[in-house]
Amino acid sequence: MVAGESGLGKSTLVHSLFLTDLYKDRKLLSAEERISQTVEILKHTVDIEEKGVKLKLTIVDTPGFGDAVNNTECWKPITDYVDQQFEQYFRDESGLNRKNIQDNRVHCCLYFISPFGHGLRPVDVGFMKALHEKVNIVPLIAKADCLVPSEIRKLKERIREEIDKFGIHVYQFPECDSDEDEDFKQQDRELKESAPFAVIGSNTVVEAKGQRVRGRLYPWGIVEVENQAHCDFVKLRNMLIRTHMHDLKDVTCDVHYENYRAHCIQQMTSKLTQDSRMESPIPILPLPTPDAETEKLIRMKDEELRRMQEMLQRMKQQMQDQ
Ligand SMILES: Nc1nc2c(ncn2[C@@H]2O[C@H](COP(=O)(O)OP(=O)(O)OP(=O)(O)O)[C@@H](O)[C@H]2O)c(=O)[nH]1
Ligand SMILES: [Mg+2]
Repeated sequence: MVAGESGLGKSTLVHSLFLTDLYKDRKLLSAEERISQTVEILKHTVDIEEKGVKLKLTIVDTPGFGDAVNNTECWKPITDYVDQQFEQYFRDESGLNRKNIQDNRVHCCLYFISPFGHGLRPVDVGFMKALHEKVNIVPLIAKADCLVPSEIRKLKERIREEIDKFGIHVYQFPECDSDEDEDFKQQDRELKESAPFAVIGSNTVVEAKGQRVRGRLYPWGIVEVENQAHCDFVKLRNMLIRTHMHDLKDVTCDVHYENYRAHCIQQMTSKLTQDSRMESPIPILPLPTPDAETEKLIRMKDEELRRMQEMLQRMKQQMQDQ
């Protein structure tokens, strides 16, 4: 998922990242590919191939915020979206067809920070705090071509300090295994030192030193999206689809989703306790005789209910023990 203030280049970056033109169905205004303002949450599925491995990736492009005078809770549609995906997964997991669940949970949120400020704005702090317990946040410095290298270094340092100061939990890259080779360890160190990644996006292909590359053309030269000396785009792409995809999924599953699930179960337990305290008489109605198929379904549902109740009891016991 990409999120952040309006106009920071979110749609352009996802387009550049996955090289497919997500917007090819739209009517473009001119020969040059143009991306218009995103006004609603848009979900795209792309098939990518990395070293022979086929991946189906879902990209969620969100409308930028921060234009309004009052930006309180402007991240609400995004937090709601993340919660809805958890809710759907929770429902599917407790249902009958548990084997074929489609996992639409958000495994990573690329959060765009303006290159024009002197660090985080209140809206950035608000957004990240509203989401940091729900999703892996990877902060990015947008439109890095607007800054010179020393400004980028300073802004990165400032953002790192502020993330600490405000108690924001961004995605933590896992420790590198000690038995990895030296090259890998060096790459891992560089990756960690580069955070928050400074990125540049572009929809246009330009000619640089006789080669056609994705870049931005300026009167004084060309900035190349995939040139590591110009920005951290390649590091971000490798991190997302090569080195850290599994960890992002694991953390989502083991930490963020578990938090959500524990919260749901706690709510269900307290509701059950409340209901059992209410001693209202249950009216007995004559029931129609179910057919064999319905009876089978009822038995399966009963079994499911019994399992859930057992699980609730166990969780309740664990909570009491704690
Ligand atoms: N200089 C510079 N301009 C960029 C970059 N990425 C995108 N832009 C330009 O910024 C403008 C806005 O880009 P979008 O990708 O639509 O931005 P967005 O964040 O999706 O905007 P919303 O949908 O309104 O939230 C476009 O004119 C892009 O060409 C970048 O890395 N550097
Ligand atoms: Mg957009």
